[in-house]
Amino acid sequence: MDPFDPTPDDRFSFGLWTVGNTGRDPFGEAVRAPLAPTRAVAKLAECGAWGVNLHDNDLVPFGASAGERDRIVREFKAALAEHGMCVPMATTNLFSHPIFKDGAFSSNDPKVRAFALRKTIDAIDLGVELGARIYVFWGGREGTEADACRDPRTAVSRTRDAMDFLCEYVREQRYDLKFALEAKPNEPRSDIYFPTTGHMLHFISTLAHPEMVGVNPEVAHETMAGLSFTHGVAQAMEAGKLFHIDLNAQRIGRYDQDLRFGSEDVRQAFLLVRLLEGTMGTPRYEGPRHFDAHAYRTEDDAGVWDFARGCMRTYKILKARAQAFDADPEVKALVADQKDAAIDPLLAGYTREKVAKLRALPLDPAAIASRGLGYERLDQLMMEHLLGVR
Ligand code: GLT
Ligand code: MN
Ligand code: MN
Repeated sequence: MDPFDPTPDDRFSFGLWTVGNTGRDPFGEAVRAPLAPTRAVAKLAECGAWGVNLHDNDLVPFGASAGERDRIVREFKAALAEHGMCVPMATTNLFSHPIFKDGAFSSNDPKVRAFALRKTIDAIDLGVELGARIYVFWGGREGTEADACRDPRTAVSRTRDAMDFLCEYVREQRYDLKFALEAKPNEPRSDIYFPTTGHMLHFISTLAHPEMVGVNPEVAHETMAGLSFTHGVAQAMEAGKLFHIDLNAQRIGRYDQDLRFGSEDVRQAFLLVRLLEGTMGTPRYEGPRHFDAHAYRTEDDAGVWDFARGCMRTYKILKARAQAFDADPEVKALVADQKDAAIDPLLAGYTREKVAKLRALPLDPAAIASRGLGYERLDQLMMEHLLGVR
C-alpha cells in the first residue's frame, strides 16, 4: 500500500459544499453540474475520506417540506451506512438567503434574528440526527459596509445572546454537541465581526457555557488577515479550544481562495501539520482533519476528485516530513529545551523571595546576547526535509 493513501484513522473529512462546489464566482457561472449528496458520499469514501460535513441546505433545500426532508435524510443516511462514512460536523447556512443580507444573529431586525435562531435550532436537530458531535458557526454575513448602521458592541452582545440561547437548547436536549466558532476578516462583507481566531477565543470566555464552545480556524481566513495561522491554531490548542479545523491554502492579500491543502505556502502547511500531529513530542490534535477547499474552476468532475485526493495526500506527506524532521538528531540538538536548574524555578509562581533572587542573579546581557542561535542552520534543515533531500 502507498504510505500516503488515506485511511479512516486519518480522520479526513470534506464538506458537501467543498467537493460540490460548482465553480461559480462573482464573474462567472457554474462550470460543473451540481453534485448529489449521496454521490459525494460514495466518491469521498472511494477516495479514502472518513467523514462528510454539511450545512442544513447542502442536504435539505431551503423551504423543503417535512416529507421531502425526511426522504432526503433517509436516503443520505443509507448512503453513509453503505459507504461507511460519518458526519462529524454540521453547520447552518446563515448567509445565502436574502433575508441574511445584513447578518443573522447580529441583524438589527428582530425578525431576522428570530429566523436565524429558529433555522439554527432545526439545523442542530438535523446535524445531531446524522451523528454530528461538532457544530460550526461561520458568520459570513455578520458584518458591515455602512458601518454607521449599528454600534459594533451590539453585534457582539447579540451574538452572545444567540450563542447562550443555543447552548441552553443543546443542554436541554441533552445532545452530545460542541460549538466551534469560525472567524474571517472580510468577504462577503467589507468587515466581518470577530475577524480572527483570537477575537473568537476571547469572546468564548464571555459566554455562559464557555466549556461547550471552541474554535474552527481556517487557513485561508487567518492568512487573508496576514497572520500566522500556525500561531493562532497553537494558541487555540494551548487553551484546549481547537474543536475543529478548516484546512486549505491561501495567498496573503487575496480573496478567500480555499485552495487545495498545501498548494500555497508549503512552509506554513508543514509547520501546521507538525503542530497538529505533535511530532515535536507535544500533544496532538485529535479532532477531524477537515478540508474546506474546492477544486480550481478549470476542473471537471474528475478534477474534483484529484483535488480531494491531493488534499489528503499532501497532508500525509507533510506528516511524514514532519516526523522525519523532528527525529533528525541535528534538529533535536538545535531545538532542545535549555534547562537551568538555578533559574527555571524563579520564572513562574511569584514570591517576594524570587524577586530578590532574580535581582541577585549574575546575568551578563552582552555575553548572553553575543550567542548565535543557529536558526539559519535549523531553517535550512527544515527546507531540506521539506524538499525531500534529507
Ligand atoms: C463557506 C465558508 C467556509 C465555512 C463554511 C461553513 S461555509 O463555504 O467559506 O469557510 O467554513 O459555514
Ligand atoms: Mn471554513
Ligand atoms: Mn474560506
